[in-house]
Amino acid sequence: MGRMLSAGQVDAYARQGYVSPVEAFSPRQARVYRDLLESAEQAGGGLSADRRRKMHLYLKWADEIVRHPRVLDAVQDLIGPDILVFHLTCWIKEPCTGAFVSWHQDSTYFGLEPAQHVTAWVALSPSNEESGCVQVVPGSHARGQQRHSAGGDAANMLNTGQRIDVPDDACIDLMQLEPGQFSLHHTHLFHNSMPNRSADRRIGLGISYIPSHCRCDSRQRLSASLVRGVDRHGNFDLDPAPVADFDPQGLRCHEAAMRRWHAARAELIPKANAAA
Ligand SMILES: O=C(O)CCC(=O)C(=O)O
Repeated sequence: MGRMLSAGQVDAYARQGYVSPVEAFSPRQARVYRDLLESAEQAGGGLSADRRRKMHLYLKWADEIVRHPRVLDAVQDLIGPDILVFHLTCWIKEPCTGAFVSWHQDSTYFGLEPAQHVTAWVALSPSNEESGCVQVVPGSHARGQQRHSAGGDAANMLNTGQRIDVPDDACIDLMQLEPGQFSLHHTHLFHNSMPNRSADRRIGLGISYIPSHCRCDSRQRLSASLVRGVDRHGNFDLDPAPVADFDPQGLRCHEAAMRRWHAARAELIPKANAAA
């Protein structure tokens, strides 16, 4: 028995590459976070693609979610006690739109070693078959890094359009979540999501957690947030937590972190393609 996950769930993660659903907070608290997100969208005239990433660096409530004890306890059960947030993406699919996410592995352009990165996907609205929840191929993480092709469809929410082929008859599981629940998936797990056919927005935060001993294979040094334990490795510069939503230091820190992020990706994408 771990801090949050049962022995069966830890074993399922090792065998299947994911665990879902896990309870983080109540649907009522999820509504509070959603309202804060939607206020931030209004205050910012809509959030740009960059502002939807690493938003825990300039939004206090998002920082609270990445440090949520129940989420961290579950992540600790999988990767140990010294935990960094490497990245965060707020995945929003508007109602009745064609946006989708192609089959991919998160590891593809992250350049992280060893492959212990785990994504916690925290639902702020219902995420189900109709709204286009994340779908996975159970056990596919065991196949290791796969070759991805890139480009193609403008409706693909992955900005490089990276994709792997998954046969139509592959065994697929749906990680359906109620607001306040989260799923966990391994960096090598094949996953995708379909368009939102529901009348509500589908909103989730994909939080990339790594143990502090992970390294990123880019010359561009990156930053990360220490959210539990200690960092004895110094592989990343540590970002401060914001003191308030949109506080000037938080915004500066977010801009700097995103500049480094784009520079690292410009290096890592050709590297990953050459290695594939
Ligand atoms: O939210 C989605 O539909 C896709 C999420 C995803 O690919 C991820 O969190 O790694």
